[in-house]
Amino acid sequence: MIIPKPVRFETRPGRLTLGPGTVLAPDPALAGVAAWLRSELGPAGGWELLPGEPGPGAIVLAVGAMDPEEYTLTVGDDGVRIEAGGPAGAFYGAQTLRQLLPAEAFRRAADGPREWSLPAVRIEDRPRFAWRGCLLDVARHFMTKREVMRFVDLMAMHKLNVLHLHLTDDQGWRLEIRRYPRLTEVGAWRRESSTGWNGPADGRPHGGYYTQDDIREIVAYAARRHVTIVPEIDIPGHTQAAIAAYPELGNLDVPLEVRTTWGVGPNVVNVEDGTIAFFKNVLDEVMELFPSPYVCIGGDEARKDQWRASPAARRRIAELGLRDEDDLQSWFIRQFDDHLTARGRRLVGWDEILEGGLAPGAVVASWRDTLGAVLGARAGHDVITCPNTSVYLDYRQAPGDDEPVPFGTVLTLEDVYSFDPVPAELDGEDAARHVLGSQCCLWTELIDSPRHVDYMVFPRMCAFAETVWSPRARDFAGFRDRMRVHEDRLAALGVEYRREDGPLPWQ
Ligand code: TNX
Repeated sequence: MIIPKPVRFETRPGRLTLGPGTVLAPDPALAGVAAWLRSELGPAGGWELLPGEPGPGAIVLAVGAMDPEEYTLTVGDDGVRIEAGGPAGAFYGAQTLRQLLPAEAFRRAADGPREWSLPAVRIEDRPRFAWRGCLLDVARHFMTKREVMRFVDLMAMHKLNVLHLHLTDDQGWRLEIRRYPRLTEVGAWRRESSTGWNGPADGRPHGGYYTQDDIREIVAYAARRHVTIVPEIDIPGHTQAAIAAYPELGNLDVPLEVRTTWGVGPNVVNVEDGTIAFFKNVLDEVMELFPSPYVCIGGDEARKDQWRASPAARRRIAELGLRDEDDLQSWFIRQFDDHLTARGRRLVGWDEILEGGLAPGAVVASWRDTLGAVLGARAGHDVITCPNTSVYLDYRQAPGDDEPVPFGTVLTLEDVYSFDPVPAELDGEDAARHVLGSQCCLWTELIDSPRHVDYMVFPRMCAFAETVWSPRARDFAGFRDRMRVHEDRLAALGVEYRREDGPLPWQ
């Protein structure tokens, strides 16, 4: 009853009891995993896992000759043994162990010591893909650092390992940049927000941002859970908040405010030297804060009208001998690709970055269906698939009018479950090896509270986790049976997932 489903799962005769007195004996290289397991199981059980040597009834964490993310988990009446290629694998083994326990093992406290009986099993497991991600848009609606860390916990529980943090957009800039304080002084706040996609304004100010210390904390918290945070600074479009803070970045003479409406906006940054230098400086601070090998610079939905009307942009096109504004965007993106590559990082961008040519090391995140992934992989780029048709968690979950966020086309649990990270067009092609994996995406224009986040993300993220972790064979009926058990775990954690029979009255 494990989600995501392990590669091999075999029950054996016998049971084991964990409770007060259970010893945890980790290999020194796995001390971090042991600390995490202690901090999760101890409070839920009402006891402490004791330090000690491997022996009868103990939980042993050992390092073995296998891939870093791979593990085996054996439970017998003599104890638990998790053997892994490295800390990440041991962490996933520990996550699986937690799912072998009753759902109350997911609570934060117990009113007295509990004993948990678990079945004897042997599990062999490893992920199908290296990039098992989720995008969280904290720009449209801010999420506090505590909410982000809770989100990381929920991702890690499902063996996801990349949190793509969408930190900047027209409607808000959420990251403190020391060199440019107005990005958050001005750019982190908006006057009001549209209700619905095109609805009337709500008249309520909204905002918030992470200080650099907050980010260090979030990054370290995620790292302990084997989650890499990939930051996104979206340019040249989706930049109205930055332009509101520093008007010299824009193309217009009129001042702009932080945007209060949704949809693709007209404003993009200009292509002047000062603007390129500005964003290189921003990326330098970003690289200081985020150790991720990948940095996302967006590149999506940049309207070119302002460049078409701008003498400076036209001059740039002539000077560089470019054909048009698409080529100009490509040149613009390359400036940052060079900057990141020279510092040992890899640029990630949405599939629009393919238009007009792209530096070889850049990674394409394919969101407009999977065409970008197919073209990108065939051109030799690593790609991530995240088609809006399959994994956009902001899309409604059922056709009914009672869905609390009636946005997008219907994307049911089964739709997400049926998604395959490798586009069918690449099946059997060598280029398929360029698919690093996938990420589901939670855009938050219409999702303004943690309760709504839970509702949109769960249980669809559970289905998504199987598509990136588990072997390709799909069995929705089996997943649904496992999901019934898993729902109790989510409930014990206080996750307000969507029930199969529809939204609750408050939602
Ligand atoms: C498209 S996906 C966007 C986002 C929106 C989303 C709404 C992408 C690269 N751009 O800016 O939030 O659709 O579903």
